Amino acid sequence: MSRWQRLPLAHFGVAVAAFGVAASMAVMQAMSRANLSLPARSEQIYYLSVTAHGVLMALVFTTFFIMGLGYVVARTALAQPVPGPGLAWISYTVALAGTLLTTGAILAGHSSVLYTFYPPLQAHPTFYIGLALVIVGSWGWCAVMILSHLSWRRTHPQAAVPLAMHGMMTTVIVWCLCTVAVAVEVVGMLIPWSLGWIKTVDPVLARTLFWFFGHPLVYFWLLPAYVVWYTILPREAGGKLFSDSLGRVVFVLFILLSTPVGFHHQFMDPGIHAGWKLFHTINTYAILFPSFVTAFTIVASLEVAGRMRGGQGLFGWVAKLPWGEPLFTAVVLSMLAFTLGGFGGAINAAFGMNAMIHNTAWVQGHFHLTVGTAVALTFMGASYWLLPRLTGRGLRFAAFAQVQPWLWFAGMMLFSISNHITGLLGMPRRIYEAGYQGAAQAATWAPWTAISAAGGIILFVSAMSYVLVVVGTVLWGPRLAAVPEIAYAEPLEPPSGGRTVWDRFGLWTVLAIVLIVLAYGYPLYSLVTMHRYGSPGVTGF
Ligand code: HAS
Ligand code: CU
Repeated sequence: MSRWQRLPLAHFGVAVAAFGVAASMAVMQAMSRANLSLPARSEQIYYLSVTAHGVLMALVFTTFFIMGLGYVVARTALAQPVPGPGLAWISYTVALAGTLLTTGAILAGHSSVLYTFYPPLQAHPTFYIGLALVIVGSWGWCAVMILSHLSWRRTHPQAAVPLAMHGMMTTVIVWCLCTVAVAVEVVGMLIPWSLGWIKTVDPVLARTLFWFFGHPLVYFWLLPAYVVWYTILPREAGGKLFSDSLGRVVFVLFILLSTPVGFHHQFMDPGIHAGWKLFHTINTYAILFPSFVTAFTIVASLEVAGRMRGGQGLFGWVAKLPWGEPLFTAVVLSMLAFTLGGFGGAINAAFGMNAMIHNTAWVQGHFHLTVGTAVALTFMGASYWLLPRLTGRGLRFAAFAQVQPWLWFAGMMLFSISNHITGLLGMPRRIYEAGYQGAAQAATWAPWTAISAAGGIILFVSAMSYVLVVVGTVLWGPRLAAVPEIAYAEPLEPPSGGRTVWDRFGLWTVLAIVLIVLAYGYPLYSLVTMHRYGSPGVTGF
Protein backbone atom coordinates (compact mmCIF):
# COMPACT_ATOMS: atom_id res chain seq x y z
CA MET A 1 0.00 0.00 0.00
CA SER A 2 1.45 3.37 -0.92
CA ARG A 3 1.43 6.04 1.71
CA TRP A 4 -1.54 8.25 0.91
CA GLN A 5 -4.15 5.57 1.65
CA ARG A 6 -3.04 5.42 5.27
CA LEU A 7 -4.56 8.79 6.08
CA PRO A 8 -8.13 7.98 5.00
CA LEU A 9 -7.84 4.45 6.39
CA ALA A 10 -6.82 5.81 9.80
CA HIS A 11 -9.96 7.98 9.75
CA PHE A 12 -12.19 5.09 8.71
CA GLY A 13 -10.68 3.03 11.55
CA VAL A 14 -11.88 5.53 14.18
CA ALA A 15 -15.25 5.83 12.44
CA VAL A 16 -15.88 2.08 12.41
CA ALA A 17 -14.72 1.62 16.00
CA ALA A 18 -17.08 4.37 17.16
CA PHE A 19 -19.88 2.83 15.11
CA GLY A 20 -19.35 -0.63 16.61
CA VAL A 21 -19.46 0.64 20.21
CA ALA A 22 -22.44 2.91 19.53
CA ALA A 23 -24.40 0.14 17.78
CA SER A 24 -23.96 -2.15 20.79
CA MET A 25 -25.43 0.51 23.03
CA ALA A 26 -28.32 1.13 20.66
CA VAL A 27 -29.70 -2.38 20.85
CA MET A 28 -29.93 -2.14 24.63
CA GLN A 29 -31.67 1.22 24.40
CA ALA A 30 -34.28 -0.11 21.97
CA MET A 31 -34.95 -2.99 24.36
CA SER A 32 -35.04 -0.70 27.37
CA ARG A 33 -37.67 1.50 25.71
CA ALA A 34 -39.78 -1.62 25.25
CA ASN A 35 -39.47 -2.23 29.00
CA LEU A 36 -37.66 -5.51 28.49
CA SER A 37 -35.68 -6.56 31.51
CA LEU A 38 -31.99 -6.15 30.90
CA PRO A 39 -29.13 -6.77 33.30
CA ALA A 40 -28.11 -3.58 35.13
CA ARG A 41 -30.97 -1.57 33.58
CA SER A 42 -31.17 1.79 35.32
CA GLU A 43 -31.77 5.46 34.60
CA GLN A 44 -28.07 6.20 34.95
CA ILE A 45 -27.02 3.55 32.48
CA TYR A 46 -29.79 4.53 30.06
CA TYR A 47 -28.83 8.21 29.86
CA LEU A 48 -25.14 7.40 29.78
CA SER A 49 -25.80 5.01 26.92
CA VAL A 50 -27.99 7.43 24.94
CA THR A 51 -25.30 10.11 25.31
CA ALA A 52 -22.50 7.80 24.21
CA HIS A 53 -24.60 6.44 21.34
CA GLY A 54 -25.53 9.93 20.09
CA VAL A 55 -22.03 11.37 20.38
CA LEU A 56 -20.27 8.35 18.88
CA MET A 57 -22.71 7.87 16.01
CA ALA A 58 -23.74 11.42 15.17
CA LEU A 59 -20.50 13.23 15.89
CA VAL A 60 -17.62 10.72 15.72
CA PHE A 61 -18.61 8.04 13.17
CA THR A 62 -19.89 10.66 10.74
CA THR A 63 -17.12 13.25 11.14
CA PHE A 64 -14.26 10.77 10.86
CA PHE A 65 -15.85 8.99 7.91
CA ILE A 66 -16.44 12.30 6.15
CA MET A 67 -12.88 13.49 6.75
CA GLY A 68 -11.52 10.19 5.37
CA LEU A 69 -13.80 10.38 2.34
CA GLY A 70 -12.74 14.00 1.80
CA TYR A 71 -9.09 12.98 1.59
CA VAL A 72 -9.91 10.17 -0.85
CA VAL A 73 -11.80 12.60 -3.08
CA ALA A 74 -9.12 15.31 -2.87
CA ARG A 75 -6.45 12.77 -3.80
CA THR A 76 -8.26 10.89 -6.56
CA ALA A 77 -10.75 13.32 -8.15
CA LEU A 78 -8.11 16.05 -8.39
CA ALA A 79 -5.41 13.48 -9.29
CA GLN A 80 -2.78 15.19 -7.17
CA PRO A 81 -1.18 14.58 -3.78
CA VAL A 82 -3.00 16.09 -0.82
CA PRO A 83 -0.98 19.13 0.29
CA GLY A 84 -0.03 19.50 3.96
CA PRO A 85 0.06 15.85 5.04
CA GLY A 86 1.65 16.97 8.31
CA LEU A 87 -1.29 19.23 9.09
CA ALA A 88 -3.68 16.43 8.12
CA TRP A 89 -2.08 13.99 10.58
CA ILE A 90 -1.93 16.58 13.37
CA SER A 91 -5.61 17.35 12.83
CA TYR A 92 -6.42 13.66 12.95
CA THR A 93 -4.52 13.27 16.22
CA VAL A 94 -6.21 16.30 17.79
CA ALA A 95 -9.69 15.06 16.77
CA LEU A 96 -8.89 11.57 18.04
CA ALA A 97 -7.61 12.93 21.36
CA GLY A 98 -10.80 14.98 21.66
CA THR A 99 -12.93 11.92 20.92
CA LEU A 100 -11.16 9.91 23.62
CA LEU A 101 -11.53 12.73 26.14
CA THR A 102 -15.25 13.17 25.49
CA THR A 103 -15.95 9.44 25.40
CA GLY A 104 -14.02 9.00 28.64
CA ALA A 105 -16.06 11.74 30.29
CA ILE A 106 -19.29 10.03 29.23
CA LEU A 107 -18.25 6.54 30.26
CA ALA A 108 -17.03 7.83 33.63
CA GLY A 109 -20.69 8.60 34.28
CA HIS A 110 -20.68 12.32 34.94
CA SER A 111 -21.54 13.66 31.51
CA SER A 112 -24.92 12.20 30.56
CA VAL A 113 -26.05 15.33 28.75
CA LEU A 114 -27.07 13.69 25.43
CA TYR A 115 -25.50 14.68 22.13
CA THR A 116 -27.24 18.07 22.15
CA PHE A 117 -25.68 18.92 25.60
CA TYR A 118 -28.38 21.49 26.39
CA PRO A 119 -27.71 23.51 29.55
CA PRO A 120 -28.75 23.45 32.36
CA LEU A 121 -27.66 19.82 32.06
CA GLN A 122 -24.00 20.07 32.89
CA ALA A 123 -21.19 17.75 31.85
CA HIS A 124 -17.66 17.37 33.17
CA PRO A 125 -15.31 19.99 31.62
CA THR A 126 -13.43 17.26 29.74
CA PHE A 127 -16.63 16.44 27.81
CA TYR A 128 -16.71 19.96 26.35
CA ILE A 129 -12.94 20.27 25.97
CA GLY A 130 -12.91 17.00 24.03
CA LEU A 131 -15.67 18.26 21.73
CA ALA A 132 -13.76 21.49 21.18
CA LEU A 133 -10.71 19.45 20.16
CA VAL A 134 -12.77 17.41 17.69
CA ILE A 135 -13.91 20.67 16.13
CA VAL A 136 -10.38 22.07 16.01
CA GLY A 137 -9.21 18.84 14.35
CA SER A 138 -12.01 19.09 11.79
CA TRP A 139 -10.96 22.68 11.02
CA GLY A 140 -7.48 21.34 10.22
CA TRP A 141 -9.18 18.95 7.79
CA CYS A 142 -11.05 21.91 6.25
CA ALA A 143 -7.76 23.77 5.82
CA VAL A 144 -6.19 20.81 4.01
CA MET A 145 -9.25 20.44 1.76
CA ILE A 146 -9.22 24.15 0.91
CA LEU A 147 -5.47 24.01 0.20
CA SER A 148 -6.06 21.03 -2.10
CA HIS A 149 -8.68 22.94 -4.01
CA LEU A 150 -6.54 26.08 -4.26
CA SER A 151 -3.46 24.24 -5.49
CA TRP A 152 -5.56 22.43 -8.10
CA ARG A 153 -7.20 25.70 -9.13
CA ARG A 154 -3.78 27.31 -9.70
CA THR A 155 -2.92 24.68 -12.29
CA HIS A 156 -6.45 24.55 -13.77
CA PRO A 157 -7.62 28.19 -13.74
CA GLN A 158 -10.47 27.77 -16.21
CA ALA A 159 -11.63 24.20 -15.65
CA ALA A 160 -14.73 23.11 -13.73
CA VAL A 161 -13.64 21.36 -10.55
CA PRO A 162 -14.59 17.64 -10.65
CA LEU A 163 -18.09 17.23 -9.22
CA ALA A 164 -16.96 14.97 -6.35
CA MET A 165 -14.58 17.69 -5.12
CA HIS A 166 -17.25 20.32 -5.73
CA GLY A 167 -19.53 18.45 -3.33
CA MET A 168 -16.77 18.00 -0.75
CA MET A 169 -15.93 21.72 -0.91
CA THR A 170 -19.55 22.62 -0.18
CA THR A 171 -19.36 20.24 2.80
CA VAL A 172 -16.25 22.07 4.00
CA ILE A 173 -17.86 25.50 3.60
CA VAL A 174 -21.08 24.52 5.39
CA TRP A 175 -18.98 23.08 8.21
CA CYS A 176 -16.74 26.15 8.55
CA LEU A 177 -19.75 28.47 8.66
CA CYS A 178 -21.71 26.54 11.27
CA THR A 179 -18.99 25.36 13.64
CA VAL A 180 -18.25 28.97 14.54
CA ALA A 181 -21.48 29.03 16.56
CA VAL A 182 -20.89 25.81 18.45
CA ALA A 183 -17.32 26.89 19.17
CA VAL A 184 -18.67 30.11 20.71
CA GLU A 185 -21.17 28.09 22.75
CA VAL A 186 -18.66 25.51 23.98
CA VAL A 187 -15.63 27.74 24.50
CA GLY A 188 -17.42 30.94 25.50
CA MET A 189 -20.16 29.47 27.68
CA LEU A 190 -20.03 25.79 28.56
CA ILE A 191 -16.34 25.27 29.35
CA PRO A 192 -16.06 28.29 31.70
CA TRP A 193 -19.39 27.33 33.31
CA SER A 194 -18.40 23.70 33.83
CA LEU A 195 -15.09 24.84 35.34
CA GLY A 196 -16.96 27.14 37.70
CA TRP A 197 -15.43 30.32 36.26
CA ILE A 198 -18.86 31.71 35.49
CA LYS A 199 -21.87 30.94 37.63
CA THR A 200 -24.69 30.95 35.10
CA VAL A 201 -25.43 30.39 31.43
CA ASP A 202 -28.43 31.36 29.37
CA PRO A 203 -30.11 28.18 28.08
CA VAL A 204 -31.97 29.92 25.23
CA LEU A 205 -28.80 31.57 23.95
CA ALA A 206 -26.96 28.25 24.22
CA ARG A 207 -29.72 26.40 22.38
CA THR A 208 -29.79 29.07 19.67
CA LEU A 209 -26.04 28.77 19.13
CA PHE A 210 -26.37 25.00 19.20
CA TRP A 211 -29.04 24.93 16.45
CA PHE A 212 -27.19 27.55 14.41
CA PHE A 213 -24.71 24.68 14.22
CA GLY A 214 -27.08 21.74 14.59
CA HIS A 215 -29.11 22.03 11.44
CA PRO A 216 -26.21 22.63 9.03
CA LEU A 217 -24.62 19.69 10.85
CA VAL A 218 -27.26 17.44 9.26
CA TYR A 219 -26.21 18.64 5.81
CA PHE A 220 -22.55 18.21 6.75
CA TRP A 221 -23.57 14.54 7.11
CA LEU A 222 -25.80 14.46 4.06
CA LEU A 223 -23.61 16.21 1.48
CA PRO A 224 -20.84 13.58 1.44
CA ALA A 225 -23.59 10.97 1.02
CA TYR A 226 -24.84 13.02 -1.94
CA VAL A 227 -21.27 13.00 -3.30
CA VAL A 228 -21.51 9.19 -3.30
CA TRP A 229 -24.97 9.26 -4.90
CA TYR A 230 -23.97 11.69 -7.63
CA THR A 231 -20.44 10.65 -8.43
CA ILE A 232 -20.01 6.98 -7.50
CA LEU A 233 -23.46 5.36 -7.70
CA PRO A 234 -24.27 6.06 -11.40
CA ARG A 235 -21.03 4.46 -12.58
CA GLU A 236 -21.38 1.47 -10.25
CA ALA A 237 -24.93 1.01 -11.52
CA GLY A 238 -23.44 0.73 -15.02
CA GLY A 239 -24.56 4.11 -16.29
CA LYS A 240 -23.89 7.82 -16.27
CA LEU A 241 -24.86 10.82 -14.19
CA PHE A 242 -27.99 12.37 -15.68
CA SER A 243 -26.75 15.95 -15.20
CA ASP A 244 -23.51 17.34 -13.85
CA SER A 245 -24.82 20.92 -13.73
CA LEU A 246 -27.85 19.99 -11.63
CA GLY A 247 -25.43 18.45 -9.13
CA ARG A 248 -23.52 21.72 -8.88
CA VAL A 249 -26.69 23.75 -8.41
CA VAL A 250 -27.79 21.40 -5.64
CA PHE A 251 -24.49 21.62 -3.78
CA VAL A 252 -24.42 25.42 -4.02
CA LEU A 253 -28.00 25.70 -2.71
CA PHE A 254 -26.84 23.83 0.37
CA ILE A 255 -24.08 26.41 0.94
CA LEU A 256 -26.72 29.13 0.87
CA LEU A 257 -29.58 27.56 2.78
CA SER A 258 -28.12 25.07 5.28
CA THR A 259 -27.69 27.53 8.14
CA PRO A 260 -30.51 30.14 8.22
CA VAL A 261 -33.06 27.49 9.25
CA GLY A 262 -32.06 26.51 12.79
CA PHE A 263 -35.18 27.89 14.50
CA HIS A 264 -37.16 24.95 13.13
CA HIS A 265 -35.62 23.10 16.09
CA GLN A 266 -36.75 25.84 18.45
CA PHE A 267 -40.35 26.42 17.44
CA MET A 268 -41.38 25.49 20.97
CA ASP A 269 -38.67 27.60 22.65
CA PRO A 270 -39.60 30.87 24.34
CA GLY A 271 -37.54 34.01 23.81
CA ILE A 272 -37.52 33.95 20.00
CA HIS A 273 -40.11 36.00 18.18
CA ALA A 274 -42.57 34.09 15.96
CA GLY A 275 -41.63 36.31 13.00
CA TRP A 276 -38.06 34.99 13.05
CA LYS A 277 -39.36 31.46 13.33
CA LEU A 278 -41.44 32.11 10.21
CA PHE A 279 -38.40 33.38 8.33
CA HIS A 280 -36.50 30.18 9.19
CA THR A 281 -39.55 28.12 8.19
CA ILE A 282 -39.59 29.68 4.73
CA ASN A 283 -35.87 28.93 4.34
CA THR A 284 -36.50 25.37 5.50
CA TYR A 285 -39.09 24.82 2.82
CA ALA A 286 -36.64 26.30 0.30
CA ILE A 287 -34.02 23.74 1.28
CA LEU A 288 -36.34 20.87 0.45
CA PHE A 289 -35.86 21.88 -3.17
CA PRO A 290 -32.26 20.65 -3.73
CA SER A 291 -33.26 17.27 -2.30
CA PHE A 292 -36.20 17.06 -4.69
CA VAL A 293 -33.78 17.85 -7.52
CA THR A 294 -31.49 15.12 -6.19
CA ALA A 295 -34.35 12.62 -6.13
CA PHE A 296 -35.05 13.43 -9.76
CA THR A 297 -31.42 13.43 -10.93
CA ILE A 298 -30.37 10.23 -9.21
CA VAL A 299 -33.46 8.26 -10.20
CA ALA A 300 -32.95 9.52 -13.79
CA SER A 301 -29.31 8.37 -13.60
CA LEU A 302 -30.47 4.94 -12.41
CA GLU A 303 -32.90 4.75 -15.30
CA VAL A 304 -30.05 5.62 -17.68
CA ALA A 305 -28.02 2.80 -16.10
CA GLY A 306 -30.87 0.29 -16.28
CA ARG A 307 -31.50 1.09 -19.95
CA MET A 308 -27.77 0.93 -20.78
CA ARG A 309 -27.91 -2.56 -19.26
CA GLY A 310 -30.71 -3.49 -21.67
CA GLY A 311 -33.79 -2.68 -19.55
CA GLN A 312 -36.96 -2.18 -21.60
CA GLY A 313 -40.40 -0.69 -21.00
CA LEU A 314 -41.59 1.65 -18.31
CA PHE A 315 -40.03 -0.13 -15.33
CA GLY A 316 -38.05 -2.98 -16.92
CA TRP A 317 -34.82 -1.05 -16.22
CA VAL A 318 -35.26 -1.42 -12.44
CA ALA A 319 -34.76 -5.19 -12.61
CA LYS A 320 -31.60 -4.76 -14.68
CA LEU A 321 -29.84 -2.75 -11.99
CA PRO A 322 -27.01 -4.53 -10.11
CA TRP A 323 -28.97 -5.56 -7.01
CA GLY A 324 -26.20 -7.93 -5.88
CA GLU A 325 -23.64 -5.13 -5.48
CA PRO A 326 -23.32 -3.99 -1.86
CA LEU A 327 -22.64 -0.35 -2.74
CA PHE A 328 -25.60 -0.21 -5.07
CA THR A 329 -28.12 -1.83 -2.75
CA ALA A 330 -26.90 0.16 0.24
CA VAL A 331 -27.32 3.47 -1.58
CA VAL A 332 -30.68 2.70 -3.19
CA LEU A 333 -32.11 1.50 0.12
CA SER A 334 -30.71 4.68 1.72
CA MET A 335 -32.59 6.69 -0.85
CA LEU A 336 -35.83 4.86 -0.25
CA ALA A 337 -35.50 5.50 3.48
CA PHE A 338 -34.71 9.14 2.77
CA THR A 339 -37.93 9.52 0.82
CA LEU A 340 -39.81 8.76 4.03
CA GLY A 341 -37.39 10.73 6.21
CA GLY A 342 -37.60 13.78 3.95
CA PHE A 343 -41.39 13.64 3.99
CA GLY A 344 -41.25 13.61 7.79
CA GLY A 345 -38.85 16.56 7.67
CA ALA A 346 -41.41 18.61 5.78
CA ILE A 347 -43.93 17.81 8.51
CA ASN A 348 -41.48 18.79 11.27
CA ALA A 349 -40.86 22.11 9.57
CA ALA A 350 -44.49 23.24 9.81
CA PHE A 351 -45.09 25.10 13.06
CA GLY A 352 -48.49 23.56 13.83
CA MET A 353 -47.50 20.01 13.08
CA ASN A 354 -44.21 20.49 14.89
CA ALA A 355 -46.21 21.22 18.02
CA MET A 356 -47.59 17.69 17.81
CA ILE A 357 -44.35 15.86 17.23
CA HIS A 358 -41.72 17.96 19.01
CA ASN A 359 -39.92 16.04 21.77
CA THR A 360 -41.81 12.86 20.93
CA ALA A 361 -40.47 9.54 19.65
CA TRP A 362 -41.42 10.75 16.15
CA VAL A 363 -38.20 12.82 16.10
CA GLN A 364 -35.97 9.83 16.74
CA GLY A 365 -37.92 8.01 14.02
CA HIS A 366 -37.16 10.92 11.67
CA PHE A 367 -33.47 11.09 12.30
CA HIS A 368 -32.88 7.37 12.12
CA LEU A 369 -34.24 7.47 8.57
CA THR A 370 -32.13 10.48 7.63
CA VAL A 371 -28.77 10.36 9.37
CA GLY A 372 -29.27 6.78 10.56
CA THR A 373 -30.04 5.38 7.12
CA ALA A 374 -29.69 7.84 4.23
CA VAL A 375 -26.26 8.83 5.54
CA ALA A 376 -25.03 5.88 7.62
CA LEU A 377 -26.09 3.16 5.16
CA THR A 378 -24.56 5.13 2.28
CA PHE A 379 -21.30 5.30 4.24
CA MET A 380 -21.45 1.55 4.85
CA GLY A 381 -22.02 0.90 1.15
CA ALA A 382 -19.18 3.30 0.34
CA SER A 383 -16.91 1.36 2.73
CA TYR A 384 -17.49 -1.84 0.76
CA TRP A 385 -16.52 0.03 -2.39
CA LEU A 386 -13.57 1.91 -0.93
CA LEU A 387 -11.86 -0.74 1.16
CA PRO A 388 -10.64 -2.98 -1.70
CA ARG A 389 -9.50 0.13 -3.57
CA LEU A 390 -7.60 1.51 -0.58
CA THR A 391 -6.16 -1.69 0.89
CA GLY A 392 -5.70 -3.75 -2.25
CA ARG A 393 -7.63 -6.56 -0.55
CA GLY A 394 -10.89 -8.14 -1.66
CA LEU A 395 -13.92 -8.07 0.64
CA ARG A 396 -13.85 -10.78 3.28
CA PHE A 397 -17.18 -12.36 4.24
CA ALA A 398 -18.64 -10.73 1.11
CA ALA A 399 -21.99 -12.49 1.55
CA PHE A 400 -22.49 -10.48 4.73
CA ALA A 401 -21.84 -7.29 2.77
CA GLN A 402 -24.65 -8.26 0.41
CA VAL A 403 -27.19 -9.06 3.10
CA GLN A 404 -26.25 -6.29 5.51
CA PRO A 405 -27.90 -3.35 3.68
CA TRP A 406 -31.20 -5.28 3.45
CA LEU A 407 -31.06 -6.09 7.15
CA TRP A 408 -30.35 -2.44 7.95
CA PHE A 409 -33.26 -1.31 5.82
CA ALA A 410 -35.67 -3.90 7.29
CA GLY A 411 -34.54 -3.18 10.87
CA MET A 412 -34.79 0.55 10.34
CA MET A 413 -38.27 0.33 8.84
CA LEU A 414 -39.50 -1.55 11.90
CA PHE A 415 -37.67 0.81 14.25
CA SER A 416 -38.47 4.12 12.57
CA ILE A 417 -42.05 3.58 11.53
CA SER A 418 -42.97 2.35 15.00
CA ASN A 419 -41.23 5.37 16.53
CA HIS A 420 -43.16 7.71 14.28
CA ILE A 421 -46.36 6.05 15.45
CA THR A 422 -45.56 6.07 19.16
CA GLY A 423 -44.60 9.71 18.72
CA LEU A 424 -48.04 10.49 17.36
CA LEU A 425 -49.49 8.54 20.28
CA GLY A 426 -47.68 10.96 22.58
CA MET A 427 -44.64 8.97 23.66
CA PRO A 428 -41.84 11.38 24.59
CA ARG A 429 -38.31 10.96 23.25
CA ARG A 430 -35.31 10.66 25.59
CA ILE A 431 -37.17 9.09 28.48
CA TYR A 432 -36.08 6.06 30.40
CA GLU A 433 -39.31 4.74 31.85
CA ALA A 434 -41.38 4.26 28.71
CA GLY A 435 -44.12 2.37 30.59
CA TYR A 436 -44.99 5.45 32.65
CA GLN A 437 -45.56 3.09 35.55
CA GLY A 438 -48.64 1.57 33.98
CA ALA A 439 -50.38 4.76 32.84
CA ALA A 440 -53.26 4.11 30.42
CA GLN A 441 -51.77 6.23 27.62
CA ALA A 442 -48.52 4.28 27.77
CA ALA A 443 -50.35 1.00 27.22
CA THR A 444 -51.07 2.06 23.64
CA TRP A 445 -47.33 2.38 22.99
CA ALA A 446 -46.36 -1.10 24.11
CA PRO A 447 -47.00 -3.06 20.86
CA TRP A 448 -45.05 -0.46 18.89
CA THR A 449 -42.10 -0.29 21.27
CA ALA A 450 -41.91 -4.09 20.98
CA ILE A 451 -41.71 -3.76 17.18
CA SER A 452 -39.12 -1.05 17.56
CA ALA A 453 -37.05 -3.32 19.82
CA ALA A 454 -37.27 -6.09 17.21
CA GLY A 455 -36.01 -3.55 14.67
CA GLY A 456 -33.18 -2.68 17.05
CA ILE A 457 -32.09 -6.30 17.25
CA ILE A 458 -32.07 -6.65 13.45
CA LEU A 459 -30.09 -3.41 13.21
CA PHE A 460 -27.58 -4.78 15.67
CA VAL A 461 -27.08 -7.92 13.58
CA SER A 462 -26.65 -5.70 10.52
CA ALA A 463 -24.19 -3.40 12.29
CA MET A 464 -22.07 -6.31 13.49
CA SER A 465 -22.07 -7.77 9.95
CA TYR A 466 -20.70 -4.47 8.69
CA VAL A 467 -17.97 -4.37 11.36
CA LEU A 468 -17.13 -8.02 10.60
CA VAL A 469 -16.70 -7.34 6.86
CA VAL A 470 -14.59 -4.22 7.47
CA VAL A 471 -12.31 -5.84 10.05
CA GLY A 472 -12.17 -9.10 8.07
CA THR A 473 -11.20 -7.28 4.88
CA VAL A 474 -8.49 -5.18 6.48
CA LEU A 475 -6.94 -8.13 8.34
CA TRP A 476 -7.61 -11.15 6.16
CA GLY A 477 -8.99 -9.93 2.83
CA PRO A 478 -7.43 -11.79 -0.13
CA ARG A 479 -4.79 -9.68 -1.87
CA LEU A 480 -6.08 -8.54 -5.22
CA ALA A 481 -4.00 -9.09 -8.35
CA ALA A 482 -5.64 -6.08 -10.00
CA VAL A 483 -6.83 -3.38 -7.62
CA PRO A 484 -9.92 -1.63 -9.01
CA GLU A 485 -9.42 2.08 -9.55
CA ILE A 486 -11.26 4.87 -7.78
CA ALA A 487 -13.16 6.39 -10.68
CA TYR A 488 -16.13 8.72 -10.76
CA ALA A 489 -19.26 8.72 -12.88
CA GLU A 490 -19.22 10.53 -16.17
CA PRO A 491 -22.12 12.84 -16.94
CA LEU A 492 -24.53 11.86 -19.72
CA GLU A 493 -23.58 15.00 -21.58
CA PRO A 494 -20.06 16.32 -21.09
CA PRO A 495 -20.13 19.74 -19.37
CA SER A 496 -20.00 22.31 -22.16
CA GLY A 497 -17.85 25.07 -20.78
CA GLY A 498 -15.18 25.23 -18.12
CA ARG A 499 -15.55 26.97 -14.81
CA THR A 500 -18.99 28.50 -14.28
CA VAL A 501 -20.59 30.62 -11.62
CA TRP A 502 -21.46 27.38 -9.71
CA ASP A 503 -17.73 26.88 -9.09
CA ARG A 504 -17.30 30.29 -7.44
CA PHE A 505 -17.18 29.14 -3.84
CA GLY A 506 -16.06 32.55 -2.54
CA LEU A 507 -19.12 34.26 -3.98
CA TRP A 508 -21.54 31.68 -2.56
CA THR A 509 -19.88 31.80 0.83
CA VAL A 510 -20.29 35.58 0.98
CA LEU A 511 -23.96 35.28 0.00
CA ALA A 512 -24.44 32.57 2.63
CA ILE A 513 -22.95 34.87 5.28
CA VAL A 514 -25.35 37.63 4.24
CA LEU A 515 -28.31 35.26 4.66
CA ILE A 516 -27.00 34.07 8.02
CA VAL A 517 -26.66 37.65 9.26
CA LEU A 518 -30.23 38.36 8.12
CA ALA A 519 -31.58 35.23 9.80
CA TYR A 520 -29.58 35.34 13.02
CA GLY A 521 -28.22 38.88 13.47
CA TYR A 522 -31.14 40.47 15.25
CA PRO A 523 -32.35 37.40 17.20
CA LEU A 524 -28.85 36.83 18.59
CA TYR A 525 -28.44 40.53 19.37
CA SER A 526 -31.70 40.57 21.29
CA LEU A 527 -30.81 37.39 23.20
CA VAL A 528 -27.40 38.74 24.15
CA THR A 529 -28.78 42.07 25.32
CA MET A 530 -31.86 40.61 27.06
CA HIS A 531 -31.91 40.64 30.84
CA ARG A 532 -30.90 37.14 31.92
CA TYR A 533 -31.47 35.24 35.11
CA GLY A 534 -29.28 32.28 34.13
CA SER A 535 -29.24 28.84 35.58
CA PRO A 536 -26.98 27.38 38.21
CA GLY A 537 -27.02 24.07 36.37
CA VAL A 538 -27.89 20.58 37.43
CA THR A 539 -24.87 18.59 38.45
CA GLY A 540 -24.66 14.84 38.71
CA PHE A 541 -27.65 12.63 39.24
FE1 HAS B 1 -34.33 16.72 10.06
C1 HAS B 1 -35.01 17.13 13.41
C2 HAS B 1 -36.64 19.13 9.27
C3 HAS B 1 -33.50 16.44 6.72
C4 HAS B 1 -31.50 14.97 10.90
N1 HAS B 1 -33.45 16.14 11.82
C5 HAS B 1 -33.89 16.38 13.09
C6 HAS B 1 -33.00 15.77 14.04
C7 HAS B 1 -31.98 15.20 13.32
C8 HAS B 1 -32.28 15.43 11.92
C9 HAS B 1 -30.76 14.49 13.87
O1 HAS B 1 -38.23 21.29 10.71
C10 HAS B 1 -33.18 15.75 15.56
C11 HAS B 1 -32.42 16.80 16.25
C12 HAS B 1 -32.60 16.68 17.74
O2 HAS B 1 -31.93 15.85 18.35
O3 HAS B 1 -33.46 17.39 18.29
N2 HAS B 1 -35.00 17.58 8.32
C13 HAS B 1 -35.95 18.52 8.22
C14 HAS B 1 -36.16 18.86 6.81
C15 HAS B 1 -35.27 18.08 6.10
C16 HAS B 1 -34.54 17.30 7.06
C17 HAS B 1 -37.13 19.84 6.26
N3 HAS B 1 -32.82 15.85 9.01
C18 HAS B 1 -32.65 15.88 7.65
C19 HAS B 1 -31.43 15.21 7.28
C20 HAS B 1 -30.87 14.79 8.47
C21 HAS B 1 -31.75 15.22 9.54
C22 HAS B 1 -30.92 15.06 5.89
C23 HAS B 1 -29.59 14.07 8.72
C24 HAS B 1 -28.76 13.67 7.83
N4 HAS B 1 -35.60 17.87 11.13
C25 HAS B 1 -36.43 18.83 10.62
C26 HAS B 1 -37.09 19.54 11.72
C27 HAS B 1 -36.62 18.98 12.91
C28 HAS B 1 -35.69 17.93 12.50
C29 HAS B 1 -38.05 20.64 11.65
C30 HAS B 1 -36.99 19.37 14.34
C31 HAS B 1 -38.00 18.47 14.91
C32 HAS B 1 -38.25 18.82 16.36
O4 HAS B 1 -39.29 19.43 16.65
O5 HAS B 1 -37.41 18.49 17.22
C33 HAS B 1 -35.07 18.09 4.58
O6 HAS B 1 -33.73 18.36 4.28
C34 HAS B 1 -35.49 16.79 3.94
C35 HAS B 1 -35.39 16.81 2.42
C36 HAS B 1 -35.52 15.44 1.81
C37 HAS B 1 -36.35 15.09 0.83
C38 HAS B 1 -36.35 13.66 0.31
C39 HAS B 1 -35.75 13.54 -1.08
C40 HAS B 1 -35.59 12.10 -1.51
C41 HAS B 1 -34.53 11.59 -2.13
C42 HAS B 1 -34.48 10.10 -2.49
C43 HAS B 1 -35.31 9.76 -3.72
C44 HAS B 1 -34.99 8.36 -4.13
C45 HAS B 1 -35.85 7.39 -4.45
C46 HAS B 1 -35.31 6.02 -4.73
C47 HAS B 1 -37.31 7.63 -4.53
C48 HAS B 1 -37.29 16.05 0.20
C49 HAS B 1 -33.37 12.44 -2.52
C50 HAS B 1 -35.84 5.40 -6.00
C51 HAS B 1 -35.18 4.08 -6.24
C52 HAS B 1 -35.19 3.40 -7.45
C53 HAS B 1 -34.56 2.06 -7.57
C54 HAS B 1 -35.79 3.94 -8.66
CU1 CU C 1 -33.00 20.84 11.22
